[in-house]
Amino acid sequence: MMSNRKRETSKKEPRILVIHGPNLNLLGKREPKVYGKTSLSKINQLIEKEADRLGIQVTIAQSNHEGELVDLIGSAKGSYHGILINPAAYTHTSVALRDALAACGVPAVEVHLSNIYAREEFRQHSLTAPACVGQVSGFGEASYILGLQGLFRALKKR
Ligand code: CA2
Repeated sequence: MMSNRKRETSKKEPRILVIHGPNLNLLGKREPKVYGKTSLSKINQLIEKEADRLGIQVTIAQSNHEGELVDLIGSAKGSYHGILINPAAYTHTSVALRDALAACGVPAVEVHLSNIYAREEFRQHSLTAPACVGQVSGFGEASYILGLQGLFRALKKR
């Protein structure tokens, strides 16, 4: 089951699907030194505020389950113009998420709170980033805002 219900801002275009991967629901409760003190709910508020500023409609979802994330990405085709995704730990392990991102054909931007390239070796490789138009890593919650702005620019150029 998805741990968060989907949150949606008012109807406008472009429509962006924001996907948070496993354990991001724990933000603000544990590991503040690595991931900061900001909760996922607060990050979602910041994303919605920036989306309003840019005139973007966002739908936000979180799941701890790989198959559900695959289904969410698959559901984006025909319904959303872009995907903003933090695949969390699946970044480093999931061929299924990479294939889903490549197959759906919806432009995606990958974001990370921490700088994955300055962390343990196993986090320094992203399987999912090559299926995205770009990646933002290391700016805390601002990674989502910068990623949304980058995605918005990429969509305008299409
Ligand atoms: O830096 C990021 O955004 C990550 O995607 C976060 C993932 C990690 O596996 C990636 O390597 C980098 C972890 C998300 C889980 O966040 C937690 C938050 C609080 C307590 C425990 C985990």
